[in-house]
Parts: sequence; C-alpha cells; structure tokens
Amino acid sequence: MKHPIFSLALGLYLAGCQGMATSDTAASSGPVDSSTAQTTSAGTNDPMEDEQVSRDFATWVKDYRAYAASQGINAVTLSAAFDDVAFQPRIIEFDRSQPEFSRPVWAYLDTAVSDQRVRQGRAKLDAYRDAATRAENRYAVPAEILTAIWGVESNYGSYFGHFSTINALATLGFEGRRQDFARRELLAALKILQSGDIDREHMRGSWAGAMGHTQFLPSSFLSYAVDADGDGRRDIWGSIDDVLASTAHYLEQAGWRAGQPWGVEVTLPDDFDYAQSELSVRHSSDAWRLQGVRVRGGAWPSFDEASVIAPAGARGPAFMVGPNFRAIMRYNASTSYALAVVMLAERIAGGDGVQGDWPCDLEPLSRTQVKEMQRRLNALGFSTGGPPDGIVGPNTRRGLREFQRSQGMTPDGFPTHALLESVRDAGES
Ligand SMILES: [Ca+2]
Repeated sequence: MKHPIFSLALGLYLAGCQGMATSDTAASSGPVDSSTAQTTSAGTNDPMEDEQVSRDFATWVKDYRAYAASQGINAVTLSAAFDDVAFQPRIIEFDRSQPEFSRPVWAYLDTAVSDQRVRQGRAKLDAYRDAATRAENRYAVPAEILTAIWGVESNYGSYFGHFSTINALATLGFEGRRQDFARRELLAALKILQSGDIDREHMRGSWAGAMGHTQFLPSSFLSYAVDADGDGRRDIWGSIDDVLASTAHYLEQAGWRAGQPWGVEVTLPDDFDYAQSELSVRHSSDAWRLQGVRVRGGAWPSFDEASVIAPAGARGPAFMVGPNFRAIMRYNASTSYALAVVMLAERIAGGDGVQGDWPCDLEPLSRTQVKEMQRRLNALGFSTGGPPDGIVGPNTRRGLREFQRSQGMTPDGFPTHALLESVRDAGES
C-alpha cells in the first residue's frame, strides 16, 4: 500500500487480453509492475566478503539499538526484536531489481479483477458481512470497497508475505536504496512490538515492510490501525474485524467522502483535449460536461473536483474520478491500483466492470525503449522534463503530446511502439 513498490505482485491470471503480458518472475513490485525483473546478486561468492557484511550488519544493528533506545524503545522489546535479527540478501536483490517491462493497465486489471477474485470477494463479503458493515457504519466507506482493497492487497489474506518485518526493515535500513525511510519504518515497527499488538514472530509481510492482510507500513499501522473486535490488540494479521476497520479508518483519514461514488466510466468527444486527462487537472463535473464528457451508463455524478483519465490513451476507456478515487490513491499511488479497487468493488456488488475496450493489441514499451523515446523527444525539443529515466509520468506524456500534435496525431500522450517509430523517423529526417 501507500506506494506502488509496497504491494505484493499478483499471480498472473489473464481473462481478457490473452497473450499480451509476459509472466511475472519477481514477487516484488506493485500494480504496474515487472514481468522480467532483472535482479542483481547481493550475496557474494566470497566467504570472506560475506563475513565482512555480517560484521558490518552486526555493528549497524548495535548502533540502531542505541538509537531506538534513545527514542523510548525498552530493553525487552529491543532484545526480542534484535537478538536474532538476520541480514537477508534476498531482500536486497528485490530492492535492487529494476523491472524492464511494465504490465499494461489491462493486463494488471485482468489479474487484479479476475472472475475468480470477484467470486472470492463475494464469498468473503458474505462470510464477514458483520465486520464489514460495522466498519462501513463507523467510517462511511462501503463494505465492497473495503473487501476490494483486501482482495487487491493480499488476495483476501491468502498471501501477505512471509518476511519478518523486523528482518526486512533492518536489512533495508542497513543497505537498501532508501535507508532513511526503512530506518523510520523500523522504529515504527519497534513501537508496535512494544505496544503488544503483535509479537516479532507474527509480525510478517512483504519484503519491503508492508504488513498483514492490507499491507500497512508500520507508520501507517501506528496512525490508522484500530482494534475493532475489542480484544485489546490491533491485529491486521489475524482479525478480519481489525483489518476491515483499519482500512476504512485509513480511507476516512485520506479524505473519503461519505455517500459519493468513486467516479464513472465516461465517453470523450472526438476533439477532447487529452492534455486535460491528468489527475492534476480538476474541474467540476458540470465543467467536464460542457467539454462533451458523457457518462457511459448510469447516473451523472456531481463532483466539485473531478479528473478525467484515459489510462490507455485515446483508444482505451476513460473515467471521470472524484475525491474517493484520490483517497484510494493515498493507499497506493497508482492509477491502475485505484482502478482495480473500484472495479473489483463494483463487480463484487454485481456490476459489470469496465465497459470500454482496452487496446489489448498494443505491447508496452520496455524501460529501455521509454528511455530512448525520452532522449529522442528531448533532442527534438519536446521536453520530457529531464534526463531519460524510463518512467512514463506527466512530463513525459506532455512531451509526447506535443510531438503527436506536431505530427497531426491524436495527442493522447500514450506511448506505443508505433509512436516510438514515429519519434525515430522524426529524428532522422
Ligand atoms: Ca483486535
């Protein structure tokens, strides 16, 4: 949750666009994630060097214990946490892996909102109806949304990661790419141990430190986890009451608006200005209507601040999304993730899911190809906002749109192989 890299990868399950996605190999990154993660080896083949790493890690732990003690962590907790702490080279491998291929949004949705997951979601909601209703009554977040987050985060708890959170965060605090972040989360994890909510053995989750059924980071746990079943412990590993209420509390605090829909699927006029299709662009739903945006089915919702998104470009479906969609993105800052949650929730509630057709024939560009495209666009004077990084964000989309406009194409900012070819051609002429 919270950040794309903290979600567990989902097992590949294709329903719609067969054959478009390649298989996952790394159980590491989130929604639009890797298929062929290239891992570097963190362990060495040199016993002397490995011994040195062990010694350095032990020294680091000793220093961190002193720091944690200065922050109010008691000796009993420190001993429970660190007496048997282990450096885990595998976690460093996950942390260093740079996915070369991102799964396109439709392939991700095929997995995250598979028929099987919809069926399971309905069964889970039936089984835990009372807990979900209690959470909904307390925080005004619909039971179907809570169930959907549970489904997308951990397939309803069937896999939330087996890594010891203490070992994972100590390893990342010692040698990860974001040591300060890991060290802060490690301190939060120690506070949780000290509070007695969970013991070290049962504090488990992803390699990146996200814990339990709903993949809370320790700092999120401290802020949002609640004891809903009244046993005196906030237990997101074992109590579904606590899991659903904690998730609802998080969304409430992230700005969930009671009684509002997340948004609607829409159709866009032929002359729609795709520069407007960014989450940073917000208008009232009335203003969008004046631009020709129309609901694809059902009622036209009233929003003061809505965005229109077209996650697969002009050929794919479009959505008008309001504050509750943004609240879900506070849980995990990925459009694909939030779409998966709302579509799973709709389907659990008996709805049909996405109506428009995804451009399933398009193959995603690799990271290397995106870099090449960025480099060429920059050279052509269509700035992508900085040096090539292989990631398609708002700045890259802006540069792409300018290029498309200059070529008389629909400027939707969605990268494709054909577009890369056009960029190459433009550079050579
Ligand atoms: Ca409890």
